[in-house]
Amino acid sequence: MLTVAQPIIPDFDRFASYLQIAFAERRFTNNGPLLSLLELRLRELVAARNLILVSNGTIALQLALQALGVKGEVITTPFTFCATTHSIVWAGAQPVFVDIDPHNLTIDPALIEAAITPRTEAILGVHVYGRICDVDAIQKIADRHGLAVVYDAAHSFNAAFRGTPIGQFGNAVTYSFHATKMFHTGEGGAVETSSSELAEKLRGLRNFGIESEDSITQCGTNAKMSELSAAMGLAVLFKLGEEGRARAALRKLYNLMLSDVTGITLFPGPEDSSTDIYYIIRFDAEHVHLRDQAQAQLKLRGILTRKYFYPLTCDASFGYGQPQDAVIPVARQASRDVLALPFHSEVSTGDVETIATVLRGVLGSN
Ligand code: T4K
Repeated sequence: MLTVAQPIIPDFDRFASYLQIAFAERRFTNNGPLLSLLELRLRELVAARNLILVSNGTIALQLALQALGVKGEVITTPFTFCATTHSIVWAGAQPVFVDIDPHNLTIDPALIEAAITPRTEAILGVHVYGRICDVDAIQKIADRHGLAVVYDAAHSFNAAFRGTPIGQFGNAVTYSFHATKMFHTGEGGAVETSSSELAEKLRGLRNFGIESEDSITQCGTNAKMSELSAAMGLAVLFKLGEEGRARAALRKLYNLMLSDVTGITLFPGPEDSSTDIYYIIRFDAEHVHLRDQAQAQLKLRGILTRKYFYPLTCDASFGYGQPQDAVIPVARQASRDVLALPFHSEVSTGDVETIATVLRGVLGSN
């Protein structure tokens, strides 16, 4: 089976050499030396002032909102992985959905102001598939209304926007280091912030809110990354460059081989990222009904794809106070037309040829 994602497999001896440190130190968690080393390496990599490693990208979002004291309404979009919306609720706040920009599929800043109420406390944008939100427009709105800004950059670790590392936009930026992400720690995540004060709060929150042996100052949780995950991250770092080059070549190959398949549009990749994780195609409006057929046909040939992101998070069956379709037409359309194709260094030219052939067959093109 050709999977949609595949983790970087680090050199085993290198991974083991990091594990040996954990064994020698008899230290497997609670902010040990491997975690400190990985935090340092990642801070250097993305030029972060503060980067706090946590156990996954979902808890990173929850902690960011909690550290900012966000309890009211959070303006966000439903075109994302469900973890984004769930985190708002777990932090004790309420999601308010607005639509996305049709070209970038990120939150449409032109719609944010109309959604602001006296209860609004934050804007939560998602840098979907490594496409960066309109950070300047969002910041202007936030400044005008005194709102916090959090970016879910689960798909965008190590990305820059017009030359500036994305961690420098907003009050806090969160990352996922799940195995399906290019830089990964098996399970893991991080929060980046330029504010030292916020960073201190976050460090406390990830460790139950314990400040010292004698004092507990926040209602924190257990969000610590283990030394075993940190060892994985340290070993994976050595392979990032190689995987990045393979994916850049694969993106070019897909673009070339799918360029003449009629009935689909190729969604652009990140403008500037060294952790590119998704190759997305969109079925044109009159061919949307063929998406599931294409997915099934590819599966018959052992090629697994994903409808990232369908359903919309606001369609969760327990109900988020679903917005009217009229409020989110672009997100609704995107959730019906996107398909993520296998995107990692194990995808061969033959695989891309097969994918192109299947898509042509289903779409009845050329
Ligand atoms: N915000 C956004 C915008 C996100 O996309 C995510 C997560 C988060 C927040 C939350 O971050 P985390 O709390 O997860 O750190 C996956 C991932 O579990 C999830 O991390 C990711 N986004 C989401 C978009 O996709 P699934 O259910 O599609 O994953 P799964 O297990 O089906 O894996 C996909 C493919 O990857 C499979 O075909 C097999 C392959 N795979 C997977 C794993 C785990 C491997 O080859 N090896 C592996 O170890 O959710």
